[in-house]
Amino acid sequence: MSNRLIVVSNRLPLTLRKVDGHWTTERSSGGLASAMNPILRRNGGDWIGWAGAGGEEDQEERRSVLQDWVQKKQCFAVELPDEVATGFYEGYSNQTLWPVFHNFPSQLKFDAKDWQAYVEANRIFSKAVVERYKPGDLVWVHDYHLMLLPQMLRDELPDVAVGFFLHIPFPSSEIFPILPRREELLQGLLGADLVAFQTHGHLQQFRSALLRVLGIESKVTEVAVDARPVRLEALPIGIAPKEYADLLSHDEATARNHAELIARYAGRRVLLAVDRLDYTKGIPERLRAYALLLRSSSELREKVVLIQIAVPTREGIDTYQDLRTEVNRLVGEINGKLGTPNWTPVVYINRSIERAELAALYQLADVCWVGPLRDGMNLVAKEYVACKAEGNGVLVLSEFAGAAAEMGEALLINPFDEERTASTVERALALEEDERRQRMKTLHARVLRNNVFRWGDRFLTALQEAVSERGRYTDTQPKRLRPAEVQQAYMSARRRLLALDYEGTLVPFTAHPHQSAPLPSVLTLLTALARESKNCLALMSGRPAEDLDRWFGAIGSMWLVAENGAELKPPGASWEPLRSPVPTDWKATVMPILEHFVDRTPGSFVEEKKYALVWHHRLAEPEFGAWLANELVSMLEAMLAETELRAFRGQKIVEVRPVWANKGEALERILAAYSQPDFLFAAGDDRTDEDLFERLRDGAWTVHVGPGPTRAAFMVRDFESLRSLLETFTEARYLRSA
Ligand code: GDG
Repeated sequence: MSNRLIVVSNRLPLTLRKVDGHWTTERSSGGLASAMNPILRRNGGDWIGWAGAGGEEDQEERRSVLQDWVQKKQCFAVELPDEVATGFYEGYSNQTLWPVFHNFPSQLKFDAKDWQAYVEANRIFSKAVVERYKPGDLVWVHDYHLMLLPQMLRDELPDVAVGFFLHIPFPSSEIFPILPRREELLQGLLGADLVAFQTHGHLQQFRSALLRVLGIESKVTEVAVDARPVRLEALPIGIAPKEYADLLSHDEATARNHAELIARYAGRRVLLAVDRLDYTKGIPERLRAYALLLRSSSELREKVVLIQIAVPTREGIDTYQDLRTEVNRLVGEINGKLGTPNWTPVVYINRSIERAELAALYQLADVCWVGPLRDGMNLVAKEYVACKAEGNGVLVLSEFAGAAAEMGEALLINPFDEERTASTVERALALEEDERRQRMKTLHARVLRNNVFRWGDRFLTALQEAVSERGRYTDTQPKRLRPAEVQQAYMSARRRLLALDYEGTLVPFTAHPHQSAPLPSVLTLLTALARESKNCLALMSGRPAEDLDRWFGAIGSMWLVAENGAELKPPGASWEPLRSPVPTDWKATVMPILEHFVDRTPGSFVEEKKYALVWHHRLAEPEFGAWLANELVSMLEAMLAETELRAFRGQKIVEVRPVWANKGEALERILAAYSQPDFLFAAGDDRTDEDLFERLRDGAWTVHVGPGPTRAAFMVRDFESLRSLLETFTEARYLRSA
């Protein structure tokens, strides 16, 4: 089997452009192309992406250029109908996702038609991948344009190895939920085997979104989706340093450019800024800070120049047009008001320049000023450092660029604070040579080490590991329950025992546990199951005896188990504790601790049961609740260590009860009364049900409601699926014996 790489991204590293009436090929600009080009050149593989808008004319010429890309560059162009392309690219991707992911909710625009186009474009990409895919291929999907693609591929090719890398930040859980269609996006990503981010911060925010939006808990490195692990990683992207080193040492054009620049800027200190003309990059903020600097430090006038490269991007979108106007105005104002006949304070270049020129500028600049308001990583910062082997430069870096997490030796700025930014840039210009070299040399070594190849290797290794671990995981994960198999076993059995949890298993969770009264349909179902002479039915719940009596008292022929096993009621008999005497004097000591947690956690409350105390946090802020639940358990564990009490975590609860009061023990008691069933079925969704699953020997139908991890052998999607299955047990044909 091959391990061929298929890279999928919105744009290919090549762009089609019409020049003088003919389609021509240009290199794409931007961080993704800069990063993936060297990796594919080294490792080989196919690249699938959009070629850019088509238009109606010269289709034949266009097709022949694209054919050339396939043959010479292994680049496969996806064609998107114009309307789909606009809604997908300018619409949902860049006016909905981009602003939200960069913390600019006020820039969000949403149109349901754009979303449809986004879905459609992802589908077209999916088709293109499926067409090229061979078993064993590794599919690497890039960035926010293609967040639905992993799950679409999973649906088409269940065994596909697919990894996703997000180049831009993942927003905080305050911001992410405002995104229209947020659930679908998260579900789309969870189709991957690996989801990777630029920083740990972004990864943590993704985990928060999973919890808040989908209610899915995850570990730092993994999240379980049904019986499949999705690996999570923080993998900061790097650059190919040698490309710059080679330009600086061997390339004639670079040397020529450098010599010209030295002559042109002799006697001046050069500040350099290189960005796409995007509102996230902080260009107006930089210009204003620069004006402040020139006004406050008059000795710098005529001694310093800011070269701002601003590459046009997304010009079809109004916000970008407005930005362009604003930047033009600011540049004009600074040059007009502060410039002299001998000096232009800002050299503004509003187009893409050649790499040889860029490398020469990096080599020349005394300071590189990287000031995004929010950025996934920022490769410019790393490229500049790569060109400073001698240590003769200073990096001024926004703390809101992902790069700041690993470039602590830079002078960090908050670009929103323009005054302090100005003084930091002043400091950068005045930095002592020793300090400057020391900072830059440390940065340089790190940029060389954490290069783009290392990043690519780490991504692909993590992807391969994630795929190979599917097997291990499947062993400890429940299989999806096949109704036909269990129905068959049910039908041929003579003595059946069914143990069912209640909340989360037969009915959904409610805001308050006392509100979980069963609907008539649930009562009808339980009555029918209990009435069947070959069945022994037990309802096992965390609820106290009064609740169960009130709700289910009328079904006489059913075992009731209350308080997770502390009390039982055999059919037709009365309640009895599982063991006696049951101590309850501990409540006075534990209650004040739980009340203290209620005070700390708005929305949480304590429930006092006969044999247990429960702290509920289902209405509390999800992460805070989960975090305090852990804290509470570890505190109680230490306190209760010498007693027969334990603190248990359940579905949004922490419960303190005697260790023996559990569903597994309760089941033993039922089995003593109803011996040797030949069909054993137990279903639950909660950690308290794990005791039940553990007690049941092989051959039992232990069913977890919802995805694992669990000790149950099987799973069903949700309580509704379980109910439909149980309903089939009550159909006449299954009641007949075999
Ligand atoms: C996204 C994320 C993340 C710029 N001007 C010219 C030119 N460039 C090249 C630079 C650099 C690239 O474009 C820009 O990369 P950045 O990382 O700074 O920013 P984005 O384009 O927004 O990239 C970003 C990146 O993906 C990678 O994951 O770091 O956070 O937003 O390589 O050198 N290249 C040439 N002429 C120019 O005028 N030749």
